[in-house]
Amino acid sequence: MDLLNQLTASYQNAFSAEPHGQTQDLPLLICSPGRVNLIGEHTDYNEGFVLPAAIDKAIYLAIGPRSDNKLHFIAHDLNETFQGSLDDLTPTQTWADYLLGVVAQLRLTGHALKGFNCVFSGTIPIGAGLSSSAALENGVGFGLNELFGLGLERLDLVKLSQRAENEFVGAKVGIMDMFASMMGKANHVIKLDCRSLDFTYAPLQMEGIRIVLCDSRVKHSLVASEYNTRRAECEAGVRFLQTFYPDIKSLRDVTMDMLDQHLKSADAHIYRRCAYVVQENQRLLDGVAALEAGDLATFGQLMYGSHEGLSHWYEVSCPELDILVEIARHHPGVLGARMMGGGFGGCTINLVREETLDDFTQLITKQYKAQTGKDTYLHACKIQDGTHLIN
Ligand code: GAF
Repeated sequence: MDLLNQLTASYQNAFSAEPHGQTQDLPLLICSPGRVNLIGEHTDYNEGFVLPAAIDKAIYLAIGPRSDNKLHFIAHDLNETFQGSLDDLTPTQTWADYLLGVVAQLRLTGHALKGFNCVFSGTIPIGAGLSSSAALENGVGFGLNELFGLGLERLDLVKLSQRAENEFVGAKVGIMDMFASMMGKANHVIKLDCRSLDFTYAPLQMEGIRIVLCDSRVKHSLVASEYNTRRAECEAGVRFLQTFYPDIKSLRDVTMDMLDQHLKSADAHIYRRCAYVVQENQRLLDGVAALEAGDLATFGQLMYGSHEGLSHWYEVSCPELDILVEIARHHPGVLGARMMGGGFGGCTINLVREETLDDFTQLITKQYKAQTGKDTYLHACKIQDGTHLIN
């Protein structure tokens, strides 16, 4: 049985006998994808640019209404259930918070909801940094918007997911992940200005090149605390520079000259953090120009530059990610590689010539095991549309 049939069967098994299940109608089926980011890391919360895309690994949800106020969720892959009520929306510190957070935000913005049932399953590897949580939040928001005719636009749903994550789940993430998952377009990357939220779709002209994710299969516990520390360090840099340039609002307004002149000698540590962000924004702009010119060799070099900055200046990489990038760098079929997402584990993103994919897979699997004692999983992914209805 394929995943969608399993999901529908699981929904019907769980809810058809319930007096309030209302399962005479089939539930809505929703696909909500994970994301990759080609370049532009840790720039979203600094009002900079990012270059993400939605991928063919997704969370699938079956959602249907109830006539009471109850909430009944099933995480099919985990074989776990949550039962609650619209009248008690408090965090549980479990996966249910991704759904409850969206419900809570909808209620806060004045949307009248009824209870609902939801079963979800997925093909996004857990803990790999491919934004399964943003995909789940988007999927629930999108489903409830359809189910109850709330009239929200996609961008409203993106902002809703971010608030759910920031305020209910308690992770102070930027907007990139939910934006990419919701707004993705097949075979295109999104150039997103995280200050204005203006965006353009750039066609991915990568004939014969595959986007390959190498999963380090580690997630160091530093990830949340260090993420918040990096945010605070960037904000400290901005506050310091505002004493010289009162008009600047974020690192988006800062140049390397400003940093070199004022911050470098005053605080070398904060300087390195800020310099990484300023340079990464420039790398993204150069990268977009290279993509437009079909110059993937230059784009690949910018990816290595991004990794260097993330590893040595922003210090959000880890030995396993550095090893994956180093192995890739020495393979003749790889144009570029770098760690992707928040860091401290998860995946690297690699641009690999299709005809060398088998060889690359063998090399990286063998060498990663030899150097770390761990297995890596490779995912060659396709760029697909953002969150959408299936039925
Ligand atoms: C995580 C966050 F969720 C994003 O908002 C972004 O900051 C990313 O790390 C780093 O670019 O995925």
